[in-house]
Amino acid sequence: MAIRNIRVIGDDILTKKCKPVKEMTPRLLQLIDDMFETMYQENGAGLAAPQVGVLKQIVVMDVDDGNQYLLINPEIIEEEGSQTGTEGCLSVPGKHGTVTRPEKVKVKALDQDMKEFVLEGEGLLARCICHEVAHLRGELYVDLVEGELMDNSELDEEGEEEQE
Ligand code: GNR
Ligand code: NI
Repeated sequence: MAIRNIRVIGDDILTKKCKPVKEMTPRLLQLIDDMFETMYQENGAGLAAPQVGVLKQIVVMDVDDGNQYLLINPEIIEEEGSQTGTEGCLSVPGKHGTVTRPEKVKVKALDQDMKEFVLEGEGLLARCICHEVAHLRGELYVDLVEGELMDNSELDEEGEEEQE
């Protein structure tokens, strides 16, 4: 297990398209392990392989619903409704912004045994799926932000006021 270095906006790798995984290997299992460890270390809800410098279609997620999700070669096959809310990205440190996403999505993907499954997500899970699948296409949420990309120091100040 190892923590991997997270690439940040400005790094060319974040704008590139990821290649599908053809077969599972010990090396990829190690990468997946490291991605989970890195995501937890950074308190992220998700992490896509390009964020740790690997141009492969691999995503891990944990939105605190009691599950750990691994998506290999994910494809969104259905979208429903819409939600507008706050989004952040480990590759855009210290920032957040408002993004509209589908309220529900259905995603087809492979698990670690390269077996196909379908996952339905709503709310934060749907938002996270969309955010991570976008990473695999070389797209960042900053290009979808409605209004201004904001600094997290503003969020902290709001939090402090509420803590009284
Ligand atoms: O930690 C993260 N939080 C988050 C919040 C709203 C929508 C998506 C996310 S994913 C993000 C971690 C990250 O950068 N994943 O690529
Ligand atoms: Ni991100």
